[in-house]
Formats: sequence, C-alpha cells, structure tokens
Amino acid sequence: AAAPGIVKPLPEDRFTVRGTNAETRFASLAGTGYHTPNDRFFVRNHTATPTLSASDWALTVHGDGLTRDRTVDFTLADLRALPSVTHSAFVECAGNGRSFFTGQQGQPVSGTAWTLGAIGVARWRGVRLADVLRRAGLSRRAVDVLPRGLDADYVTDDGTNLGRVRRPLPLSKALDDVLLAYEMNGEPLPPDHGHPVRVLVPSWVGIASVKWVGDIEVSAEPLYSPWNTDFYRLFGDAHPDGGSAPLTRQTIKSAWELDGQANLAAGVTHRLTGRSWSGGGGVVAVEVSTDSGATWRPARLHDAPRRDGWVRWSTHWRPAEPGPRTLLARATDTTGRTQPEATVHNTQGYLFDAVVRHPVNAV
Ligand code: MTE
Ligand code: MO
Repeated sequence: AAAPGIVKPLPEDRFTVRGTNAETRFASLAGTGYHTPNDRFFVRNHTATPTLSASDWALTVHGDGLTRDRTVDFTLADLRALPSVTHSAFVECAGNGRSFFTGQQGQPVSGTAWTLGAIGVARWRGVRLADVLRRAGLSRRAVDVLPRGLDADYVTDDGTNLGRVRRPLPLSKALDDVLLAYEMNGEPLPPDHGHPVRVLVPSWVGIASVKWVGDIEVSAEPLYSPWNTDFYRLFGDAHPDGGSAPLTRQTIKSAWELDGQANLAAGVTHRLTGRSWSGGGGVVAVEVSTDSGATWRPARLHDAPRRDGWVRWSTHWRPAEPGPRTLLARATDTTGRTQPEATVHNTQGYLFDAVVRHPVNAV
C-alpha cells in the first residue's frame, strides 16, 4: 500500500493515506509504548521522499551570519564525532486536526484534511544545532537560520514553483533546543523522516523540522520563504492586518485511541485509552465525557507531564444501551490552558485546539 512519494509500507490498519501524506491511525497506538513506532509515524511530504546516501551526504553551512562569510561542510561522520544528545519530542503538523474546522464548526479551510493523527513522538538522537553553528563560526551579526531540504522543488496546484522546502528559524530558537537528528527511536533516520539528517525543532509546528537537510544559511538579515510568509501564519477575519506572525509553538489536543464510529458492546465495561499533548508545556490533567459533554470526570494519567511530549491516559466506560454516542476528551497544560469548545477560524486551518467530538456506536 505504498503511496507515491512514501517509502515505508503503509498498511491500512496503521495509516490513512492522502496523496504523499500518511496519517497515523490513533487506534493503532493502543497498547504501544510511549514513543510512536517508526512503522506507524505519520508522514507529511510536500513532494516525494528522496533516497539519499548517508556516505555521500554533507551539510553546507554558509551565509553572512558566519564570521568572514564562510562556507563550512559537515559530513555525517563529522556530526557523529560531536557530542550527541537524545531528546523525546513530538513532530506535529500545524494543520493537524484541520478537518474539524469544517466537520465541527462548518468553516471552510484549505490543506490536507487531517483528523488527529498528524503527530508522533519519537526519541531523536543527534547533535545540537548550536554546536554546529558555533563550529561553523557564528558571527555576532547573525539573526536568522534557514535550513533547506534536499527533496524536489515544491510546485503548488496552480503551477507555481516555490523551490525547495525551507523555513527560517530565529537565532534564539536555533541556539536553544534544536537538534540535527540522525536517529529516530534508536534507528538511523528512516527515508520518510529525513534520512540521513533532519532538523528537529521541539514544540514548534512540524514545518520547522526540515527533513533531508542539505544546507543551512545563517544570515545577518531576516530571511523569508513561502513557509513563513504565505503559509504557516494565521489568515482570516480574526487577523485582518495581513496575518499573524509566523507560527511557532504547537497548541493543545487530545485523541482517543479508537477509530471513529468504533463499535463497543453495550452492557460491557470497556477500558478506553488516549493521549493528550501541548506545545505550551506538559499536560497536567485530562477530563473525559461519554455523554456528549453533559458530565465530565478525570481520566487516569499514565505519564508525568512532559514538555515536548504527550501523556497517555485511560478511563472505564460501560455503555448501558445500544445506540450512537459521543466521546470527548479535554486536556489542561502546565500553563493552565484548557482545550476550548471551538477554535477561532483561520483560512488555512492551522492550530485546531477545540475538544473533538468522537463518535462511537454502542452495539
Ligand atoms: N522537510 C522537507 N524537506 N520537506 C517536507 O515536505 N514537510 C514538513 C516537515 N519537514 C517537509 C519537511 C512538514 S509540513 C511536517 S508536518 C513534518 O516535516 C513531518 O515530519 P514527518 O514526515 O517525519 O512526520
Ligand atoms: Mo506540516
């Protein structure tokens, strides 16, 4: 079931495939561990997965934000010789949950109609971007850092060539917690997730985590690309002055590890599970409702709040009578923020954070 542009097998029990994108089915995470196994981690490709040779690969760091405007190359062996760090973090598409703008709020949006499965949490191993930039010779004038992928040029539906996927990071974030990752869950980075090296920007929207990185421009002037000007900002009635600032942190969400319209036997107690996460900090509480929101009760949390990660939770439920039901889950994070009833609309459907109505059937 491989889709054009995706290398790993995409069995239907794990993925919903949309063109060159594959969404993780949350039901397939039930009973798996904290980290999303590589074979069920979602894939978001603007074009197609390139097949790159790790031994031929090199990263070029260049630009007028380096001392004496240098150009410095790093092979994979060079990166592996630097001190390594391992960090558990999610990658989540800015448009995760987008389909609910239309499905729950009746609002039009453009882009891939994800449900909630455009997220995964992995253990990433690599080197700190800060170490690489300092070794390349960071100048005090540097302000922006622009990683660019080695995948093909992205041509939009109307035929405009936007060039290779690239998006600037402010220097402050680049020097904070960003990795150049070469391992995912203890394996070399798989082709679909950026082999041999990707950028990993903890807690930020997925587009920041550029895969198959080939060069990084360090600039003394602010940099722009379609991925921080035309996309990945909030546009629409709530943002009349040309859109919001470029998106950075992800928002807060919860998902049940159940397919939509799952059948659950009436008169039987079920143990139901799910996961909640927030780019604003760890999740500290999750409440669930099995009666369309009339009553709520706390779910049992199985993980401590984890910045950049998610928490697993469970609840027990015994549907009394057969019939359609709606399950709800709502998370609160360390900043005290709780998922709202609705998300303020933006035309490209980013950062959906409202409580999702999950339909099931008691049978
Ligand atoms: N990097 C490159 N080079 N090309 C891409 O198409 N897609 C971005 C980002 N990095 C993309 C990329 C988007 S929109 C997301 S959500 C994440 O990669 C998805 O990462 P994953 O496919 O490993 O889940
Ligand atoms: Mo994305």
